[in-house]
Amino acid sequence: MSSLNKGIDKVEVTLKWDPSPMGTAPHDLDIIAATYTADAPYGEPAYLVHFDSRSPDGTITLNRDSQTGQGFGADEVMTLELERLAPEYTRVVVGVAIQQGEGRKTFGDIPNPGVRVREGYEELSQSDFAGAASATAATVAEFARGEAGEWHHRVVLRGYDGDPEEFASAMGRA
Ligand SMILES: [Ca+2]
Repeated sequence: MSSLNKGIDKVEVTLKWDPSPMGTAPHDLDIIAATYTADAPYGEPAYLVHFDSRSPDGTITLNRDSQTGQGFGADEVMTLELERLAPEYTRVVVGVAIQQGEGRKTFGDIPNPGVRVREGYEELSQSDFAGAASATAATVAEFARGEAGEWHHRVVLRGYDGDPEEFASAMGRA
């Protein structure tokens, strides 16, 4: 393969936020990845990866999970080994959802949220969710195969209103 054609190999998505004030219900944000096949690239996900669901072939891994945002550095980390995905998977969308408890919680309610997408040391994108402040979930990155099967990255920030489950089934639609 020519080096000019080389697509994205492996990316890391990191998510951070600050904990809720003492005595209030914790904020729980989740990184969610959804994979799609060539027959339905904008349909229902082929499978999802998040705190409660693993990728069947181990190519997408949630390395760190947090339910509170407490601690230093990244609170949640997901690794996507795109080059290892089977050829039938042609699109991967990554999103962040806020667990909804009593009432509706949006990114505007979460202190200092931030997401970053990196390939090695190269930053592909980052966001503080300012463009999705009134949303309860948002897609943050999209990866799709090119003509030669190589992976390309597209920066997105698309807000969604609904609980994490609804978001997960709808995140591929646009
Ligand atoms: Ca979480």
